[in-house]
Amino acid sequence: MASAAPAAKPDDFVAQLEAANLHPLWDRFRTITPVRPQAADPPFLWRWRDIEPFTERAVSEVPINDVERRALILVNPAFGGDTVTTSNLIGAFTVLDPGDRARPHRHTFAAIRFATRAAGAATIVNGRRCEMQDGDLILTPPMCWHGHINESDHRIVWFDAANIPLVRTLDANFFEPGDPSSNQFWQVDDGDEKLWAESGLAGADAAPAPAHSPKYRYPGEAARRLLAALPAGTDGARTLRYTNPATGGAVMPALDCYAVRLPSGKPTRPRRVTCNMICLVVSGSGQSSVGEHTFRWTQNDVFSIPHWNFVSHTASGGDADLFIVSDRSAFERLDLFREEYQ
Ligand code: GTQ
Ligand code: FE2
Repeated sequence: MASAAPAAKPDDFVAQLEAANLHPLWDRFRTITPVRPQAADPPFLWRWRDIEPFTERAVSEVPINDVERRALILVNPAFGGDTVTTSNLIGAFTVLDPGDRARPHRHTFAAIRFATRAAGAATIVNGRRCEMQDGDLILTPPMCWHGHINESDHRIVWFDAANIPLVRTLDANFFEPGDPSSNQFWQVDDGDEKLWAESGLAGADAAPAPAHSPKYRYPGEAARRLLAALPAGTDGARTLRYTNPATGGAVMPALDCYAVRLPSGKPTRPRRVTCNMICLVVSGSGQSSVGEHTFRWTQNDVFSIPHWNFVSHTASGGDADLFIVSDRSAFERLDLFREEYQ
């Protein structure tokens, strides 16, 4: 809030403090210490049927060699034109035609891709080739080199998320382009990804855990198997967290991923958390109420769950699977994670 002190009263103590670059906490605490979080953005839904034509146009109008990434970022207009999906996070869809290569680079923001229609593409992460089958999650942790290639005979689309807005707020972004003509970058096999591909098994002399998961590729097939095996919660939903196999914690310190299987017709228990989420509908249809809003969704739609909004999901006409990317692990590290059930 702007100063309430009228400039016309030079003897006013508050005005004199302000002139001396001092603010009285008693006058400001309501502004600087709100009693609860209030997200700047209402929840928002981006429908795949509205996005898809633009992915097609992007391929024909934007040559891959002219751009860093051919990604369409989902923007909530509540951020006044800023490139933000919800606080701390962006979600996007990237499209690659056969033969397209998205050149190598690295950066301090953390990113993930979730393969929606990406079978036949590969992401190379720090010298490891990660194939992309439907439902695979691929991590590109901070400062890991990565590039993408479509070696299939069809157009490929995947969902990306990254914590670019968080890193901008902290002004901690570094970005390094790689060598676009390096063949060595692309001519690699799965490399050390093999060391982490067997769940529950690890080399006895595996190096101490780095900040992020040493495993970069989480196959969709394994996630679907576990979702089917997990016991349902009291509301019928089954939730898995993608974890760092060396720690059992989140995959990255500031990006945290989940998959949820919703039973048909049974709403999940309304819950709110202090962190932010972007939900991708992997399969099925249904609806979610987020705060005051209700969205009907179907496959490949994306919606935001800004912090401290009660959310409840309901699948209809069969089970539905959601993929959720959040900043929860960052909140946990700052001891700011809280949750409430209604
Ligand atoms: O593919 O490396 O959607 O760096 C945003 C930032 C994709 C990528 C995005 C990125 C990438
Ligand atoms: Fe990147």
